[in-house]
Amino acid sequence: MKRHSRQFLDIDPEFSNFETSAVAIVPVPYEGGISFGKGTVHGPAAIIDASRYLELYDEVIKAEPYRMGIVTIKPLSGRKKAHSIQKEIYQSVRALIGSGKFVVGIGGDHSISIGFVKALIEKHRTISVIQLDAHSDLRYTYEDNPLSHACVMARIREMTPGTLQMGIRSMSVEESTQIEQEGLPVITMHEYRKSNFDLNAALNRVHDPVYLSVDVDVFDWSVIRSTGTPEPGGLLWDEAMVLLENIFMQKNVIGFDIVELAVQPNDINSPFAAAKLIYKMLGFKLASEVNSGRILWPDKPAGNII
Ligand SMILES: [Mn+2]
Repeated sequence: MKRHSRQFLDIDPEFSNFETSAVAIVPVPYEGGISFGKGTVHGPAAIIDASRYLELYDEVIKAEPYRMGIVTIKPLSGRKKAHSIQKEIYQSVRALIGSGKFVVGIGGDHSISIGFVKALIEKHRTISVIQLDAHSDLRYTYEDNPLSHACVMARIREMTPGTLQMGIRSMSVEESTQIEQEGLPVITMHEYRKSNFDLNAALNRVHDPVYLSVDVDVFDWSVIRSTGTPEPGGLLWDEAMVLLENIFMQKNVIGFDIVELAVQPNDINSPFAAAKLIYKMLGFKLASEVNSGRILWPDKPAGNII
């Protein structure tokens, strides 16, 4: 598979070689599934640009996660019709997981998650999907488009019943009725902020392995404001770090995506936050692998690294 001419973090070829990298980043500059603000087509390029300014050392886990090898592959085509982009995503992800890569998707609009989940289910037979998002995305179809970003969880739930949705603060009455009648694990932001909210109990509602899909509109605008369908009242940065650390430490995460960053002029903060988010999540993944003894880490300090 071809490497991108611009690599995430601008890492030296030694650590972004296709054969030896543990992680493959898949840029998908596609926005055929959007409904409101445009700009997600430029998300991957903006995130990769911003990533060059990140520190490679993670002061929390006390390691340099890039050393596990992170290759960024050539962006998938952004101009194709919905069904062809889904096929292209599915085929690329299938090839990458076939060669043992941990896959990270960069959107693009939220519909790109469908192809990732399809390929991972084919390999693992059964997986769960944790979605961090302001929207429940459970509509069967939206504006006559079943592959709209507003339907991504409906499409995913046709592939797996194991879903957990968190950060939700926008839904239709039909979606609310469905959640209640089917008893779906949907944690609204209102419930999340209650003092008696039990995160462990919520995470116990889904089984391993887990695919994690992060719509950046789950964040508060002080963290990320450039997104197609913004909603006030999202996660703060430190809050998200605690949540993600818990997810990665308690679950076997087998891949993730970051979607819906809509590039806007005069906002350099949002792409930088999205790039840092990806690198922090890779750090948590590395830490969970080291802690569970699945991999050895040459620079690992004594004891667990988180
Ligand atoms: Mn959303």
